[in-house]
Amino acid sequence: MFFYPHLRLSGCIDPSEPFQCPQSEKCIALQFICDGHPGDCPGNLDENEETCIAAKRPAKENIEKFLQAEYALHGTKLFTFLFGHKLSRSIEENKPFWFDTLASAFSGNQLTVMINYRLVNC
Ligand SMILES: [Ca+2]
Repeated sequence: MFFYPHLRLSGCIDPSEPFQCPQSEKCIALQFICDGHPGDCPGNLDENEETCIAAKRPAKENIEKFLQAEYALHGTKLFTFLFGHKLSRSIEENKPFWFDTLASAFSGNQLTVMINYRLVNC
């Protein structure tokens, strides 16, 4: 018999407090994450560096939507610009896989590159 005390089944139910504090069941509003005022989460984890990074990184689904929208707008040109000819051909051949993979892997910096590309070329 195994017991996993770190697994939680509960989430945050109130949409105005959607963020579950790390290592806690407490839910807080997004505006209290990394706002410079500790104490919203137990152990001040609302101001923890890891929490702040996670809060600033866009959700994977949003990045995926962004990629699809960019692709609809620019086509393969966008991927060639970002990743070169070889990889952009692979992306072209299996878009669902690559959109998912890229959305998982994307950092804020790469996303900024894409946004800049859009601003310059549209
Ligand atoms: Ca706070």
